[in-house]
Order: sequence, then structure tokens, then C-alpha cells
Amino acid sequence: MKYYITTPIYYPSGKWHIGHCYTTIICDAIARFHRMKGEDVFFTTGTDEHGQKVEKEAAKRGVTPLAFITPLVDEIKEMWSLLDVSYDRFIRTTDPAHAECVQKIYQKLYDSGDIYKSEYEGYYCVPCESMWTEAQLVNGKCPDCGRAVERRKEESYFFRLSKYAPKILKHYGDNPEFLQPKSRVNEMVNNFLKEGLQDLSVSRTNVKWGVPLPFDERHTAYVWVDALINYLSVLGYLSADDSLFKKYWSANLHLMGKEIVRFHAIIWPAILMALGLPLPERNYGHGWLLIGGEKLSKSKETGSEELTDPYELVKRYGADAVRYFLLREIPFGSDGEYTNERFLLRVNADLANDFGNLVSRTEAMILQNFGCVPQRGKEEAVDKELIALANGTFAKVESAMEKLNAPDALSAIFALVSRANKYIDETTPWALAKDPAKKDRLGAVLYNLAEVVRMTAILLKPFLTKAPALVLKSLSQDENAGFEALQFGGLKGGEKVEKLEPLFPRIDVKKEMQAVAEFVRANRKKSEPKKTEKKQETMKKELITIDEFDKVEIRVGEVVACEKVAKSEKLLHETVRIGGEVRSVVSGIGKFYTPEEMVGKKVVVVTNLKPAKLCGVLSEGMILCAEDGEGNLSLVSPEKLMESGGSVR
Ligand code: ME8
Repeated sequence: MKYYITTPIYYPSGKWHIGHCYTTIICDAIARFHRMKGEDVFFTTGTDEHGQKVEKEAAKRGVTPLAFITPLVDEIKEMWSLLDVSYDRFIRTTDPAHAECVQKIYQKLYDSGDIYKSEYEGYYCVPCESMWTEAQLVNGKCPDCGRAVERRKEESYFFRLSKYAPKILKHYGDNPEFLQPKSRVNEMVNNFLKEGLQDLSVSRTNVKWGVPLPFDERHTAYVWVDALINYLSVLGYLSADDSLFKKYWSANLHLMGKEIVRFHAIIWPAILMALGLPLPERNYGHGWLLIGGEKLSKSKETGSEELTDPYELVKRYGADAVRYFLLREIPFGSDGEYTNERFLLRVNADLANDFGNLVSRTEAMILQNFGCVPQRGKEEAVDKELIALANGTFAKVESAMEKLNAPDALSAIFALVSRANKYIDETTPWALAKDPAKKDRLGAVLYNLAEVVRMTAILLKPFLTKAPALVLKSLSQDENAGFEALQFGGLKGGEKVEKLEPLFPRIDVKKEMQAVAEFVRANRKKSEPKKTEKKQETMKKELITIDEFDKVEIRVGEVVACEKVAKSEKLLHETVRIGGEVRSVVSGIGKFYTPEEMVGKKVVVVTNLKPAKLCGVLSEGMILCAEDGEGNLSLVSPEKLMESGGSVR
């Protein structure tokens, strides 16, 4: 059986936080789960690289969009590698094969009449790359992110989205699996579909960094359509080799955060319908990781002391801890608050105390008393209860994972871990060890424990990527074992046992929280641009040519008289001699220089500004000053003695 699963393709913003890892880690656990069931899984992720945001950022830095974005793509790949994300394909929307697929799809839809030319008028949110009608704005702002929008009117190609609204509604009705959880269906129906849909503007003339339309090169593809097409282009749809497409389409699962359900559950199915392709089996819009009730997001500075950097979290606690927290702590489908404390408590309680302890106690007692796995022994009632639970756990995990519910799956596995720890307390192997007559019973107990440890390690493999393999190896078991190895009794007596280093060192939560808060504070200080840098950042202007610069006439002048401008604290009125000419200039430097200080100073003046009146006083030029990040001004003067009237270039 095939299983095609996708994450959204990420905007390579470079500001990664643990919220970003959520979608991908869940997908990875689901992909691993299906692989372990013996299914033919194809799991894709990638990066969404076109659009105005990237174009603007690259221009600010004076580099090409591709040069700007490629290191950020490498960063996200590194992040997935640190977290052991087992994707089969990583797709970039800048891959030429993807662009070709986008063009072919646009051409197909243009030829069939589903794309047509018209004029677009509306409101555009640049950070979200989303277009809104006036009615959709909330207090005149973007309804998704709350930021200011730009009014736009331009020629555009439109996709006949309106035509597909009734078909999409019908599809929701006929296929309850198609969009989950149910609350998202209500959102889509009430907020969008009920009223009918408007046709969608799917091309831009003002965005150059995008895929040019094959039938009109002045237009580039709308980034969201470009991005959605990755789910097909990654399979080679409409390419010379479309074997992956034939094998894997349609998607069994598109998983995404709830804010982008609209694109996946309305626009995407409409495009697929227009292409005559089967629709994905299931879309799931998960909740968000929050800090202080707000979505953890790359553009919002929370000012909190929570450590959200995935690289640092993996460095401190390991990939398993980060994966476990994400998969276990946030109720699936809902939002969940993220704090250092919750992270540390969860990892400590479940991984260090429950699982880590079970493994280390079991293996230590086996090594002390037998040196290798003892033989399976006679089973008492308490053993039978543990065995039944061990044998029944996979069904619970499977049922939870069918609902994509990793927290429930993990909770079933940890119920087994807890039961096994309780079993140790009940059977008191340390007491059995003291009595040679009870050696057989001790062997039976330790066998049962070793077997539960082995089964737990296998059950945990979709979720954790390091510890289960180490545990299986320490029991001389195949680390690649799938779920077929889950029957109790699979472990053979006599297997070699190797001592393990502690899998999850216990954390002193209080101390660690202090250390983390200090780290976050120090790091924030380091990364906060100084005020001057901030100012410089906002001061970056468009590049100009030398001819444009040449239009500005700048000359050396000498202040021959100066007085305060009446009723103004800031303004000084200077009389400046520039060569043979005398000019009246008003400048805002009254807080930094007294009129007396000014007289006799050599200054640099822009002399071809149109004259203007400031507080009623004529100003025929501008004296140049340098400004620091605090707004302090300092006159700019020629470093060597210069005659007044000399030109500045
Ligand atoms: O939306 N909690 O990319 P993206 C949980 N390029 N999940 C979060 C989160 C949080 N605080 N913040 C982000 C895009 N995510 C588009 C997708 S697909 C055709 C185009 C999740 O980089 C978010 O919900 O903004 C999404 O699933 C993923 O991170 C990538 O978001």
C-alpha cells in the first residue's frame, strides 16, 4: 500500500522557531509509522521561495533573490537533519523542474478556459502574500496577521474559483475525511464557501521573482498557486518521467497549520478539479504553539524568556526530547502553550524518569544477576496482566495514529512504561535476587521486563529516532525491526545485553530554567541590533545611478552669522557664504549647537534644493549633518582646510 504525505513547503525566513518544527515532526512520525507497517511511503517537504517578500529582502541587501535565499534553504535542511526528519524528497520552488510544472499547469488551465485575463482590485498583505477583498479585512488590516495591507489595481489572470465552490462543498459532504478536524470544515464553509467564492487572481505583474506565465511573460504566477503545485511537481507531474506521480498521487495526507487550511481546502481542490485529478484523501489543519496565548511566529518578538530556537534546543536536550515534546504535549488539533518549564517537566517526567529508568533498572538487574537475557519463565497473574497490556498496546497506537493523534499514541505507549515500572515495585526483583531459591522467578520477571523494554523501543521508533535504536542494540536486537516484531515472546533468552549510558539524563528543572532564561536574555542582547544599526537598517534606500547622484549639488560654505528661529527650539537660521554668494539656510540643529558656536564653521551644504520656508524663514539649502542612533547630530565639515564654494562629490 502506498502512502503519500506532505508538509507545507516552508518560507525560508531564517528565523526558525520550535513552532515551525511542529508540522514536520508530526509528518515525520506519521511517515515512519506507515513505513514500519510495511507501507510504501513517500514523504515530501521543501521551501517556498518566490514572491515579493524575498524580492524585497534580496534587493535590500543588494544580492539576487537566489543568492539571498539559498543559505536559508541550507539552514532548514540542516534543521531537519538535526531532528532526523526522514523526508524522501525536498522540493524547492526554484527548482527548474518545478517551474516547468507550474508553467504547464497554467497553460493547461488557460487552454481549458479556467484561467482568463481581467483586472484585479483589492488589498494585498505582503508578508502573507495574500489578497483580500475590502469585506475580508479586519479593521482595515490583514485578517491573518493584523498588519497593514496595500491597495492594488492591476491587470491579472484569474482562476475560475467561483465555478468550483458548489463542487467543493459537495466534496466536503461526501468525504468527511477530506478536511479535519471538523471545526476547520465549519470555518471554511461559514467564512468562505457559504457565500460563494470569487475568482482568484493568480498572476502578478509587479512581482518579478516568480515563475513567468507561458502565455504572458509579463506576469508571474501567484506564489500560493506556485507553492501548492509543489505537491504535484515533486512527483514529476507533466514531466517526461511521471512514474512517481502515477505511483503516489493522490496525496493521502496534506498536514498543515490551521492558518493555511484555506489554501489547501479550497484553492487546491479547485485547481485539482480543474486539472481533472483526484483530490487528496485528507487535509488536516493542526493548532499552533503559543507563547503567552499568541502564535509563536517569526515576525513577532515575544520578549519572553522561552527558548524557541530549535538548533539550541536540540543541542541542549537532543533530537528525541524536542520531538517527544512536540508530539506528546500539544493536544492534537488544538493550540498548545510553549514554555521552557513545560518542555523540561515533560522530558524529565516521561523520558528521564519513566522510560529511561525502566530501561536502566531492567538492564542493570539483568547484567547483575544473569549477564544476558534470562529465559522466559512460568507466568503468574501479575505477569499475564503486563503481557496482555504489552500485546494490546500496538492496537491502541495504531488506532490513535489513524486519527494522526500522536499524543494519544504516546500516551498508550507510556501507559505500558508506567505499568512496567509498577510491575517492578510489585514483583520486587531486588528482593528476589537475595534469595537463591527464587532465581527462576527473578529470571521470569526480568525476562518480562526486558521484553516490555524491547517492545516499547519498537513502539517508540516512529516518534523518537535515537533512544529506541540504542535500546534495541543493547539487547542485541535488530534496530530496523518493524511492527511485525511486536508479539510478546519475540526476545530470546540468552541474548547478550550491553550496558547503556543513561538515555535521558535527569534535568534539575529549576536550575535549568534559570540557565535557559539567562541564555535567552544574553542571546537577545547579542542579536538585538544597536540603535544605530537599526536606524541604518531602516535607512537603506533604493540604489541610484551616478547620474542620479550627480543631480545633487553640494558645496563647502562658511557660516557668517547665526541666530535662533523665534518660537523654535530646534531651528537655527544661518547666513552662509558659499564662494561669492550668500544664502539664508535654516537647519534643525538648535539642540546641538548654539548660534555662537556656529559662526565661523565650515559646513557642507546642498545648494540646489528648491527653496522652502521653515517657521516663516527662507531656507535656500541644507547643511549636512551625521546622525547617530539616538538622534544626535554632528556637523559634517571638510577634514582639511577648504575654501568656501568648493564642490563636494
Ligand atoms: O505557510 N505553531 O510556510 P510557513 C505551529 N509557505 N505550527 C506553526 C507555527 C506555530 N507557532 N508557526 C508556523 C507557509 N507553523 C507556506 C506554505 S504550502 C503549499 C505553502 C507551521 O513557513 C505552519 O502552520 O509560514 C506551516 O504548517 C509550517 O509551519 C510552515 O509555515
